[in-house]
Amino acid sequence: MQKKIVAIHDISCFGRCSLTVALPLLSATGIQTSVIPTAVLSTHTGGFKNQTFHDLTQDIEPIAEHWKSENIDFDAIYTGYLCGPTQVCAVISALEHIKTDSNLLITDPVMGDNGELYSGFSLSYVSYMLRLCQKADIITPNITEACLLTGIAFKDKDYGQDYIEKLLNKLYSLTNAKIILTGVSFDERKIGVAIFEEGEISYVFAEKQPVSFHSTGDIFASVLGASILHGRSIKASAQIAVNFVSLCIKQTTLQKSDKRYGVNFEENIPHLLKYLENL
Ligand code: PXL
Repeated sequence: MQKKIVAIHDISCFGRCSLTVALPLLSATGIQTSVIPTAVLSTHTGGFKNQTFHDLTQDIEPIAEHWKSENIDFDAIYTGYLCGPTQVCAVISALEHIKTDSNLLITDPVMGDNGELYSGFSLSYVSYMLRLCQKADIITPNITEACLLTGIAFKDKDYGQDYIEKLLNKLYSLTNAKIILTGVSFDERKIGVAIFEEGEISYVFAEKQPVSFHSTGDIFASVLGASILHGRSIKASAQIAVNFVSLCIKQTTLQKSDKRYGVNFEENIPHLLKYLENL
């Protein structure tokens, strides 16, 4: 049976993030992908200024309510960037109509990077995002977001496994979710994720690229969700997702494009499909 997912994010019209990443990647892997666009922006907020912004908060719950009345259901729900506390509340209300005991909620608590909140967010936003994470089956924070959610101080580089495991344990005690902590790196050659699942902690890594780009988290979470829906374990899916992100960054670096434009995942989709072969 073909799997169905709904991706709930903004549409940043330019800049390869949120729905313009999730929709093509999930669809390319053969998953029927529906969307709830939460806002339309001319660009993302990571480095562009004065973007247009059209808020669609009022549509979020009615869309889900309509689907429920039509008996439309999903195998998974994937939430990403949301435009503030009111929007998180609207998503939580929408979940009342589409979340069931048997479908999977993957929440990427997109709030910041490099120890800082993204522009436009204030600290009060964090408690709302935590409420959404508490409803999720799987959460995919980066280290900055994990620190915001737990109140643990941010460390940029000089950390060890004890620091990562403290973040995972605290996140688990707050959310009860399976956790995939992204952007974990203990040496200059490798970067990857730490996974907390059923009380066990494991790691997967890929080749670290010298440059970091905007919105690689959206590529990671979309590929992770796709692979899980195709029946792979969380760990195997995380490995595919980190390999794919690393490959996309490598190719993009060769093309010397503006970092705000995101990474060239489009031309790498054939490689992703190879990684996902033999399901
Ligand atoms: O991918 C994260 C993201 C999504 N949407 C918007 C953003 C960002 C990150 O900055 O600004 C509008």
